Amino acid sequence: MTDTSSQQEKLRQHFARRVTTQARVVLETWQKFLEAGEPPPGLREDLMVTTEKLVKYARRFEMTDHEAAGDSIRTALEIWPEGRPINTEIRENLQRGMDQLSRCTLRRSDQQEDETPRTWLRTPIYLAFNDSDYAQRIIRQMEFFGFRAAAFATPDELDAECARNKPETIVIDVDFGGGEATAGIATMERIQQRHETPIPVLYMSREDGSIETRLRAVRSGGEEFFYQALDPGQLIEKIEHYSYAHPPDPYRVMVVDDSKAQAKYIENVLQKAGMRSRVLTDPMEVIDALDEFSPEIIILDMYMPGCTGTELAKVIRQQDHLHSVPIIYLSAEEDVSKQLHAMSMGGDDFLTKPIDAKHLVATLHNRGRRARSLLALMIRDSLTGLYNHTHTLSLLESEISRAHQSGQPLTFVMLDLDHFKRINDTYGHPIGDRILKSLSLFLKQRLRKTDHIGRYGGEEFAIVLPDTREEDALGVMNEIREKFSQLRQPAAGTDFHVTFSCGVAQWWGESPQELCERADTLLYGAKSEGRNQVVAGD
Ligand code: GH3
Ligand code: MG
Repeated sequence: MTDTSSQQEKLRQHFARRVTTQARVVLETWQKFLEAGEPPPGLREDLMVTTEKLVKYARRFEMTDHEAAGDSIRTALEIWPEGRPINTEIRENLQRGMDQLSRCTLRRSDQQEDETPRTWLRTPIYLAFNDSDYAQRIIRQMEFFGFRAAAFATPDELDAECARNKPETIVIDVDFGGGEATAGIATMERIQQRHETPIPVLYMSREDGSIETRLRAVRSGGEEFFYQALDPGQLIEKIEHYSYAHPPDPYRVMVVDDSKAQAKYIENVLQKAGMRSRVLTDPMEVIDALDEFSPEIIILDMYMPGCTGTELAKVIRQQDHLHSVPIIYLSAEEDVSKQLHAMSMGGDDFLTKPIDAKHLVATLHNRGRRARSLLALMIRDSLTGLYNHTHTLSLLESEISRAHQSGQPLTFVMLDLDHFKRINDTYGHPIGDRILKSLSLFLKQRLRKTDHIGRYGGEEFAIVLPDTREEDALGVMNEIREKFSQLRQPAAGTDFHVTFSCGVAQWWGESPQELCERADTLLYGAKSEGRNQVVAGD
């Protein structure tokens, strides 16, 4: 490098640092709000000032990713009226901008050799193990799965980092930090005091703890207590379980009440509880709204002009796919026999007016949770948690009709593990099952939230990629294939590797069945070409 070019490079790095520092200021302001749960006074203005600065620097120093992310945040802020509280929509828009921004800062500093979709969108997972080699091994495995993890050597370091950035999950040795046998629990007790909603903790113990120890662990946020050595795969599966559940998507609640004041009141309650709502004051609009909003819970007023709540419930229940959506009636009706009658007409609960906000929110949470777990039983495969065959096909059908309307591309992928029979034969069926789970986790982590992943059959998976062209899908699937093939699968004291093959087909206007067949043919092309590859159409 000549003198001047090295000078220029230094100067560029200096400026780049200014942009990344400013990006961090924006992200920290947002992070503080998320941790506090309540917007601090002047949040909108703070974000506006810091983001303006970010965009200005990024533009000047030609860092286009940062500029684009800053622009998205600024746009989200502009539609947030001054002096008004933040609402779910604004919050979601801002979160998207923040995700975009954190993606560009982290990618740069972590020097990932290539893009890892969704990897850095998430808050980190902290590991606190006495054995730092083991921690590093877990981190490397976790990175394959798209998790971002950091290890800490002392309780103080862990504590300090938790104060700066609340993690999604902590995995900690019960005796972390040495000294007392329960030093790790004591550390967690201290850390949890700072947070209103506790951080989920997975405890690792070398011995089966006493009931006192286990109780203390539970009280300090302990979700799991492992006293046998876990292999990285099992541990990651547990981490995924707790991390995926936090935070869950907000419940979608539809409210039908002809009284504008009452409807507004409920809408406010739902919004404060972080739920998404659709309020209708005209029951005649219900059918269209059901299709468009697809609620998970429905609240119906009992007496409305034009029809009653029970009649409306019957109409809703006549649609197969709405059969299990909980319906809650609202009424000033105190007559128990009338309430019972209403319940027999397809309702699940009855709330009397005036409604207590806390009671309403608690009812919705209970109903929503139950509805989601019932739905999961119907549409998901129990081993992997992915969509089952039937539901995957019905998602493919609806995405095809969406693509037809929007003119956006749609790609379908069939995937099959290579020589899986041999793996079962060599290592046993339980190891085979674990590989199926590990692949599904891998796919979930690396694909977008809008993609649909299904277990199509035994060791065959199907993936629906909306708004995706064939060549892009080919790129993504190839990257996943390569990363998955590098993953070490531990079994009986050794490690081995597993590969898969894929057929990738873009929808060209044919029927869902024809599209599946085409993808399947391509998949078998990949098999006969030697496996461990992704084959696209023409
Ligand atoms: P190819 O590369 O051609 O796909 O070879 P393969 O061995 O993967 O294909 P084959 O169709 O011959 O065998 C599939 C194996 O998958 C046979 C079956 O025992 C196994 N399998 C199917 N479902 C499950 C499951 O749920 N758990 C486990 N462990 N194995 C399964
Ligand atoms: Mg196979």
